Amino acid sequence: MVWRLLAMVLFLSATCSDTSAQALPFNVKPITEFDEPWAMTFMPDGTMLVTEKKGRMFVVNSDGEKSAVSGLPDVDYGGQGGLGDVVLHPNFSRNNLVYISFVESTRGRTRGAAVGRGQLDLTTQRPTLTNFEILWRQYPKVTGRGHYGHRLFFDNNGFLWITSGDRQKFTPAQDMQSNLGKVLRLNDDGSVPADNPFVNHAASNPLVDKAGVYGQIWSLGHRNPLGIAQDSQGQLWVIEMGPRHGDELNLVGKALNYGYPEVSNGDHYDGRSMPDHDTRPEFEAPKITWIPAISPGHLAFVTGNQFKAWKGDALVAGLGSKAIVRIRVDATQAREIERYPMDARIRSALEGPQGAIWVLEDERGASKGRLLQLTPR
Ligand SMILES: [Ca+2]
Ligand SMILES: [Ca+2]
Repeated sequence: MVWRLLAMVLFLSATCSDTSAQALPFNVKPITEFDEPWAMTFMPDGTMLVTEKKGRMFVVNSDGEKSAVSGLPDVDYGGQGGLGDVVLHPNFSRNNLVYISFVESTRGRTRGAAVGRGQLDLTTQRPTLTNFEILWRQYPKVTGRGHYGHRLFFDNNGFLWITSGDRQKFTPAQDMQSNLGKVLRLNDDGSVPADNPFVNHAASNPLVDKAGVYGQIWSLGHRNPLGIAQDSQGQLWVIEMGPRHGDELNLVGKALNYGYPEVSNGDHYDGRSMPDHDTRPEFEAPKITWIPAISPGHLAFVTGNQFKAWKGDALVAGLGSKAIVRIRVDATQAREIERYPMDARIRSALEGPQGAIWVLEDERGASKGRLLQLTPR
């Protein structure tokens, strides 16, 4: 009886400390709110660009004042798709180039993610994306509205990375005739870098590479990668939604196969099991597997000094887990350090130019997703 009481007290105190805002090591300041926000990025002047899934993008200042950007392409909104990511060209201050990912459809039946770029004109009364051109498309377009992936990232060498989800079709992740379920590496103009791992294969055998996607592929066997970021050593990490549990953090290597859908430490949603990673050592195993799932939506490293104890760590935006998850990388290994309950599905969390952490909540039922600023307590 005493033990049972003691266990209950321990359980209650653990439950309370997990959900208490007092436990958070940062102040949370709501800045403004958006209708299904998906991504944000900072411009050199400290303002940011924020996308909404329904197809709108805004220039937003640190007080939360918004100006809608015109000149965006039409997007196919629904399910997990619509307007997606936004990143700046590494030389944005000279060329004003902004890259976005979004979903396009063929007569509303089959869909795929696309990536395009335009020049952001901030000199007019209303910010406008001009000279917009499409650089890349998912192939093939398929039915359904899930697992687009379509996170964008420019690395330290100026290459454009695109995460491409399996579109809930499983097998394309292992199919070299498709760029679904892959991590892709392109030049800033969308062309294929000469040193991509499968580029010679494509050039030497166009009959095999009928779709022309071999050259784009850096790694394969991914499910729905929604975060990609580079650590202080320049290593590239990708975080992806697993099937029923089994979310993964992967250290991305050239020409490597990450196993989906042959293996996963999670299992199929319909209850069928999927062999675990350790049954097939030829596939790259994740550095972290989350069981239960955290539903990772974004990955970003902390590099500044404002959150000193976090410097060098990665932040994961947790959708289903309604949390921000902090990860520590040690050489080629990684582990979860701490989890911060946020009481809302978190779509994105990244460090701003002044070292504060900026957070986008996902839509919360009838309420909109807020933009939050976190500063150390
Ligand atoms: Ca895997
Ligand atoms: Ca399994």
